[in-house]
Amino acid sequence: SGRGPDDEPDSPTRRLRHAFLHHLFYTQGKFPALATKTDYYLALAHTVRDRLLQRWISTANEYTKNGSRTVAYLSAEFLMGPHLGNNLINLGLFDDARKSMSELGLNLDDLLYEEEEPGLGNGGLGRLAACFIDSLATLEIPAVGYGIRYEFGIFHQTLVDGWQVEKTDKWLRYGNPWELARPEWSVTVKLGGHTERMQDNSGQLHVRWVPNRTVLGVPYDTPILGYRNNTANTLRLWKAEAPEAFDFAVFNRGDYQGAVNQKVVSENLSKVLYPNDEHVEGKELRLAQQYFFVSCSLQDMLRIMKTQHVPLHEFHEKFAVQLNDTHPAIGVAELMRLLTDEHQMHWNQAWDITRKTFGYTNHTLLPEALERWPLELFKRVLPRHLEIIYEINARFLDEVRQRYFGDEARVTRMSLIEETGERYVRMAHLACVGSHAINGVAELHSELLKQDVLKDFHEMWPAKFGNKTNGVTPRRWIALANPRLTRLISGAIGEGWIKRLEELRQLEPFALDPNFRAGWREIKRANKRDLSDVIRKRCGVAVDPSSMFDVQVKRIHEYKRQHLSALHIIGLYHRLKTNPNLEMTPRTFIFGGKAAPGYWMAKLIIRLITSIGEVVNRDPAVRDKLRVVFLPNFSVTNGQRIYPAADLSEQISTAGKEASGTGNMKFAMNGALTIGTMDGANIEIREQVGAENFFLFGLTAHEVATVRGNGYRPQDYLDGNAELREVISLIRHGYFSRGDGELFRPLVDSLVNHDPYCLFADYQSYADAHERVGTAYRDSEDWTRMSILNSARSGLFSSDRTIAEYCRDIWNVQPVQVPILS
Ligand code: 26W
Repeated sequence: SGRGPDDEPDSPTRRLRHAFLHHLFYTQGKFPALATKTDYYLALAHTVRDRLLQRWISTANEYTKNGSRTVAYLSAEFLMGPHLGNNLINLGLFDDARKSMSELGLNLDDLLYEEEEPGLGNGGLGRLAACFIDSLATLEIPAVGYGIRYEFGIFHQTLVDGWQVEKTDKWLRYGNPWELARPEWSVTVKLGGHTERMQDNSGQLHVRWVPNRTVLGVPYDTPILGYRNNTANTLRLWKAEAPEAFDFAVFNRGDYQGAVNQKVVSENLSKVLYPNDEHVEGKELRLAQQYFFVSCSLQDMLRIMKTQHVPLHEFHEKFAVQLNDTHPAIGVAELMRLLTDEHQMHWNQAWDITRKTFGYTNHTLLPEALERWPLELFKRVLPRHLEIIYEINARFLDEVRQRYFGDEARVTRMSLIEETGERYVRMAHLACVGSHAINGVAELHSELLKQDVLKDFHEMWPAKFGNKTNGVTPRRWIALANPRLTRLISGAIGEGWIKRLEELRQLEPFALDPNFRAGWREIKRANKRDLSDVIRKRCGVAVDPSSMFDVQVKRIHEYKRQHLSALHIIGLYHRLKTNPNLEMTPRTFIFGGKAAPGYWMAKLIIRLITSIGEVVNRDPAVRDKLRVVFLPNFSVTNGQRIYPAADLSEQISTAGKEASGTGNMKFAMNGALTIGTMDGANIEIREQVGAENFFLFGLTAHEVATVRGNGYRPQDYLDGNAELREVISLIRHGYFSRGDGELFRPLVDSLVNHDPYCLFADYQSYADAHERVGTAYRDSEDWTRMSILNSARSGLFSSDRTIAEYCRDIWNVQPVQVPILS
């Protein structure tokens, strides 16, 4: 064979190949004839891991040596997605890995596909945390992501007879090559019990928390690489275990069953991710989970301070701690407890440090998603923290009374304790009072926070409030997910955009270049062919890659209005049936997303979509114009195949309900046009890409409030809209349920009688916008031009920009360069 450069003894390809075979033998204990795909995946994963360990150690060394100021990002969820491909991209080894695998007769894509993604999050909030730690590493910011190592992540969704059925997510089944356990840094966490008070010799009062149980938190670390730099930060996830001391005590009493049971109870704390999104369930275990990981993380920070000889009163100088929603808000009370009870600091000093330490990000305006814990439950799990919260509250309300003399209504509204009816601890209020910075995740959302949910807090502390519009990482969502587009873009403007996404602007002139447009279109077509293959395999439906791919993927929720799209599809179907010669742009509607297992209406919406698909896809009169598919188990992995193949991005939430959205950004970057409402970050996307390149419809947030305030009557809209009446009547009469008029009754009744998310009010406007979409799509040159402009103008939505703003405005932290490896 000819000796090219890749055959040189120390070419990267060759070294990868050797390391890979080494791991296949010594780590997996296999030779090729017996190896499974999983063995091959694991051998490659270990090969890559070896290459990042050097960076990981250098980074830790550099941070320790400098005693660097560090961001601690506290989040109950990190929806990371598969690591292997991403690490290859960041290390600059992707092409070498592909080559070395193919030399062994293996296909890199097949191996990448073997990785079970760590689905340790529900949706937007968890995926945002993952994009943020990616950007922190790329921007070389010292940072740790702290969370929970759930044994079972978000459930696996299957469809049975068109219904969602949940399966447990056994992501650790074959082991996890990306993590290292650090048992030497385990910490103990107390739970339950009661408190006692006593005075020491000097008359000083001490509080002792006597728990009724303790659990051990064991940290598991995953390296998070920056893009083409030497930084490898850490994602530190806590696993709950039974403390050994406890085992001994029970064994000595001869209670074997009791000891085993205690082990089971302890490990329950990190057993499973709660699959609820935007809806709180007041479960004791959930509060214990939150406290568990927050206490572990704060204790870990204190340990780090100690090893670096940082005095306790400099806590806020060493760490900037960000609360990803209120799930970790108990941290405010826990840091107070650690500083005062366990380190004898005076209250005022501890409180000053605590407030300077925390920042709080709110991710939702939905009232049912705001966390409040029944007082009795809270006291059972965290008796000492309840006392601390009472003390914080007493001092805080004194301040409110002083500022707003005589305004007791305001005091009641702002209290950390809700006392009208059943009593609750309000976690958002605790987060606000205990933080120096509060932010929303898109401009509109941050405004609504100030005017509505947190109005009183904004009036009291306007300077604490700010906006940090969300972003997503272009490494995973373009470079990894869309290699074809990446090559085309880099060929035109170089590779700088992967780190500085604003450089995509340089693509604007190419929107007018017919050659570039043809290349752009061909890539979209190829991505659509790939997705069509997936759809054929998973759904058994053949879709046409030349039809418009109209995509809505996100959690299923009434406020996100997947059913608005469903109603409109039925409207189109009805038009085609009554007028078979109707000119219509052929469309493939693709849905994906999980419903919370206990959210009955969301599950019924899935059933409605699959039912429409069953009827439409097999009706010869329309099947050339309309296809409807529901892709099961929407996940990061599946998202990576879906966003690059979309022509149209559906972002159709009721205005004022979607805090930001981040899928909207992934679509736009990959060249999809958006049909959307004036909600969340849609507004900023439209502003960036230009109103003429965005399909806007629907009421504004202000109009929604007005319409509802004036006594919204959905029936009026039904009376005024013949097509909508036909749509509702088809569903009612069982057209999509084999004559069963009962199946969708709850959904239809809810719409006709209440329609809490104003689908009927927006129906006509949505249908009109779709008409404009259909017309625009038929002019494929112009559509391509708009598609290119959407990508070219999406630079603002890189999470690098978002993180740079957090660093500057909230965390006050600087980059630390890790020197070239020795
Ligand atoms: C306790 C139940 C629960 C669980 C998760 C309540 C609320 C949540 C999250 C805050 C829900 C969530 O993921 N919100 C989404 O956050 C994204 C990132 O900021 C935004 O882009 C989405 O608009 C918002 O819905």
